[in-house]
Amino acid sequence: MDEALTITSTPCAEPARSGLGVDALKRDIVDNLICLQARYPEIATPHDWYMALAYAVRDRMMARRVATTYTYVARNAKVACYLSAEFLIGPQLGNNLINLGIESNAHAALQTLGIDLDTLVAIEEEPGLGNGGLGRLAACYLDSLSTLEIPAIGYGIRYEFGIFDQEIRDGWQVEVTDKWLQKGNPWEILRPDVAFYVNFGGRTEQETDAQGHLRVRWIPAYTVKGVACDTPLPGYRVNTCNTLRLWKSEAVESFDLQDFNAGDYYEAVHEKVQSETLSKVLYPNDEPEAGKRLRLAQQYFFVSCSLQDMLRLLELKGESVDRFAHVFTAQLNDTHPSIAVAELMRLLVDEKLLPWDKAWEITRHTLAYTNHTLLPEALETWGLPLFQSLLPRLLEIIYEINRRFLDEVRLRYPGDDARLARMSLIDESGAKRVRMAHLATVGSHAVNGVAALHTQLLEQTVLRDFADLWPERFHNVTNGVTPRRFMALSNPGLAKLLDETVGDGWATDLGLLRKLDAYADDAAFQDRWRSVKRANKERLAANIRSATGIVVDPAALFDIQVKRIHEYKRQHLNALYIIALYLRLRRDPKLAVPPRCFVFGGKAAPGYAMAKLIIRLINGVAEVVNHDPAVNGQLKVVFFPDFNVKNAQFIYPAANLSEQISTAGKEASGTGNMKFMMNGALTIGTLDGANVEIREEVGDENFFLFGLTADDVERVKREGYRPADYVRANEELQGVFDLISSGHFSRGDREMFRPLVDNLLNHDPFLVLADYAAYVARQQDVSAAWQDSRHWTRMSIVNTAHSGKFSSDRAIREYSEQIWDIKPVRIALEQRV
Ligand code: 26Q
Repeated sequence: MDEALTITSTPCAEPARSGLGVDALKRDIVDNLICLQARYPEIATPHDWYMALAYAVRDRMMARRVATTYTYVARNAKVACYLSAEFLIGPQLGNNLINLGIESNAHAALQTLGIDLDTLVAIEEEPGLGNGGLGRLAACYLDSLSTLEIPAIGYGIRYEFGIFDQEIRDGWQVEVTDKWLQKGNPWEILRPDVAFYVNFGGRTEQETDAQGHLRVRWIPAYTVKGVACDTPLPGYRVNTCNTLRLWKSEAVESFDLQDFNAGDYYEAVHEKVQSETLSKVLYPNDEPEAGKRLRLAQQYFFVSCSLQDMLRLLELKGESVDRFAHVFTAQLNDTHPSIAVAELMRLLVDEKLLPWDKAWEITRHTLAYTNHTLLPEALETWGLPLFQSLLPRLLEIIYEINRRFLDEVRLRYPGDDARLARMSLIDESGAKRVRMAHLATVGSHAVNGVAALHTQLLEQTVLRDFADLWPERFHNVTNGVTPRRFMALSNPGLAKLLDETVGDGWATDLGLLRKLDAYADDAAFQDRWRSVKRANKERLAANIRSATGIVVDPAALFDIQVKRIHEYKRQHLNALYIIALYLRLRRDPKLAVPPRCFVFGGKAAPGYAMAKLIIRLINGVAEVVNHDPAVNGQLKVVFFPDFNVKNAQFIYPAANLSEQISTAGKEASGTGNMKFMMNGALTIGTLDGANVEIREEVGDENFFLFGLTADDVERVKREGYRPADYVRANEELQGVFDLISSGHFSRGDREMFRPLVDNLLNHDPFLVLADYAAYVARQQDVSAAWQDSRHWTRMSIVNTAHSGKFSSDRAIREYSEQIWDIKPVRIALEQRV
């Protein structure tokens, strides 16, 4: 006890809460331990130390955050608002230490206290506020926005339960509720003063105001309050600290309950519970039953709060409403926030009393829409009855937008009724539905796809009529990922080697990696490169062992496919190949197969039976292959449970081979492909999404390409695809199916995989079998290439060297110039506080 108090009072010249030196950090960590955790060092748990450190780090961001907000207001800076239903930001401690540049000081401070920094970093729960790529993209973009000193706010939902945790039991996925907030979240700052009301249900009435204008009044059935929860996001080695503002739903105060529910106490309590339900849980994607009322309510809730907040900030800046689009630009991350088109109109017309045309000009000028999918089943639409009952006023506004829009189409294409029906915001082909992608496109000044091929297909298919009408509105912005989290933080060994080889500027100027080309054949450099990879593989091997009990050899080729489980991503294509290899080894145990370790990871939507069956197949194959003496340890198969941002950080750096094998034309971009490439993995992949551009950057000789092109896929389908023919023509593939059907991978159960086998043989909507032979052939090339270690290492170096394009900094610069018309604002710390 005495000793602890001595530590606290160690004299230190640096100011409390902001000093970045070792002594200041040490003093403040111990202070926090006592003042915030009510613990002294001798009895503190690792979690106590984690909280004490996290608060010390958070304190060091606050002066930056305050200076950032102050500067934006004082300078009247334009702000980019990124509206997204998902932000997969990952654990914050390690990233914040890196961005603030205090990682080694924090390490040293803790060391003097006998505490290991890595242990504390590993304690942080994953904030799983997203499903996959789209949510992680939003997080990478926020990191780049802060790092590039661009004024920005991320707006979304503070889900109490994020994406479920995945456990594997008997080879099956089991969903376990996520409890990320259970032990408290040191990064979020609740802002009860920043709260807005959001209406639902009820009806509308027309009335004439004092000036004789016709006005609409929405009389809601109930109202929910949204309260801001802020997470500060510091840029890398700059003073900018932008905010992620997530809305938490609460019941409105009890006076409202008395007003509206006099006498019905239980009904009032029920409403309170319902209100709090709004931000409770994140919906998984790929759910067949996604037409959920609560999901639409969530979207409207966060969009309305965010737009109201922007109007409040506008006032704070002393600007008038007609300046809205000059002060804000808002990016819609897919259609999930696309109700913003109608809500901004409602706020401007009904609340701010602007004329329709003026409001429409502002709305269109402010909003821009990013599309992330072409899959018809993934394009959002809402049934009219649901929409009408939940958001009656917004539906009226959508009808009016549609009426005016269709007039424009009629003028441009007289007599083309088919086109009118195709383009309408309302799909009237069956039960009527609102088409959210059409609403987003009509209400935006810019629409973009997320990779060159995807944008091209977008313009030719899903939004073809719109691209014809407004070609100038369409852009491509190929996705990017942040090298701070996915290289500097995840791969410290590589980071150190890069610092020494190309200089320490690469993390913000990824093009500098091109300097590595000069070392690609340098034997000494190659040795260092391989030893970094080897250490990363040992780290992953240790994690695999503790998560699954499976022992893998770090010398093996690490062949990794991590991403959400979906038929179009074709994890089963990979599994079929593994089974074929296994069959070869069983037939000829003396066969020399270069040792390979196949690693899979990813979650399946809880209601997506086929995806869950694919997980079961992978685990069934693992169970057999990993134990069969005929395999002799040459093949290992691992399903790494609960793939998320946190464990991604030791998976990408350990890869030798990156599996990007989606059916061409189906993966909008992919971003995992970029994370693997940066970390020196070679790609085996189709011409899909950003793979196309990865191959362009790295050259065909450094990429294992296979399979049909997007055009081939459409042609094969048009001409009548018969998957069973491919099996009949391929004896080995026939053997693979026979083995699966025999129950070999399902503990004798011949029925278990029948739906999967039937689907592949009779339907195969994603052309797994059409691409099978080409995939297997290319995998043989991979095995051959792996045998030549010098050549493989050369290709690995060249992949990292040519990954510069895929920095999210490049993507954000493109959005800033082409779409947002926004400029950086330098933040000076001295200016304030
Ligand atoms: C929609 C309605 C109801 C419930 C859930 C959803 C929902 C939620 C999330 C639908 C889709 C998503 C996520 C989609 C996604 O992650 N798409 C991926 O976006 C990446 C970033 O652009 C791309 O790289 C991937 O290719 C794309 O699949």
